[in-house]
Amino acid sequence: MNASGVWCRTEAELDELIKSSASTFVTKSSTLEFREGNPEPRYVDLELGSINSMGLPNLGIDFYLNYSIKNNQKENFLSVAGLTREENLEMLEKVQNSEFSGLLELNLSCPNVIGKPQVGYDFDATKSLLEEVFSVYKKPLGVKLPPYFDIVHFQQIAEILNQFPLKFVTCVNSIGNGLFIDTDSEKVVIKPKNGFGGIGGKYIKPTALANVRQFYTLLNPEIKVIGCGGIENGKDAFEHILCGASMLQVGTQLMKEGMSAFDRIEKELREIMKQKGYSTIEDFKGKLQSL
Ligand code: RRO
Repeated sequence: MNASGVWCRTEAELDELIKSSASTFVTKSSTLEFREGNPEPRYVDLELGSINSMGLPNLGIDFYLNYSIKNNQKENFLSVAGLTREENLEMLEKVQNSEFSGLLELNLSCPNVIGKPQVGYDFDATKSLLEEVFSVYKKPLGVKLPPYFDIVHFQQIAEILNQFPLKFVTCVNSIGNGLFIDTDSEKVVIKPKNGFGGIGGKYIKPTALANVRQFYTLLNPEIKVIGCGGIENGKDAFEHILCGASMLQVGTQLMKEGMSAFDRIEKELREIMKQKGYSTIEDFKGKLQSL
């Protein structure tokens, strides 16, 4: 499927995802009300990936919720990213009381809203938010995590996540607050936040794989891992699955290539599987070997 944020903000974009060969899709992270987002330029393709500081532009929860209910040919993921605990709970109550029958991806990791730190880096806040979330929300729910970089942090956050009936975690959101510079002009390339933004694409694949692997190893097996980060071709997809991913999301490459990325990546993955003699995903999922 797409990664949340990529080609999933407007009705026309979502219609394209529905028609594509992706098995499902996820909507742009939503807030209670429409948001314009940060000033442009706010997304730039880079040689090895992308940088963005979109600032959560979206049409508001009602739009994405109604779209998901109306277009249920594909049971989709609805992404929610309230800027406060109250906003998240209000949106979840709305979804709980609706006919929505897909999965909710609660975004704990938007790096680009000025003055709002990524919830997933505050372990106490994550735990208390999840306690409240599961007291109001009874449908299938998972969380979109920021990338972690320290073994102790993986253990600490996994211990918290294991206390909740999560259906999945999505690893990872962009690596927050990177800085890309145009050497010729001696300028940054995006306008918001003096050029600081979330990094995606090739730059982040090793970090994404590390996160998929750690959470696959540390989480209860009922909590599935969705891999996201640097998937450009069949080999990248294979590596994510080898680390333990059960589903895959494509972000930067989908922006660069459009819908044909899904078919191409799947075809390349099937080719690798054939060469290796694997007939199903289960033949190699999670089976990464150590030396
Ligand atoms: O809209 C954004 O700036 C954004 C979000 Br909500 C997110 O979760 N990840 C990202 O890279 N950008």
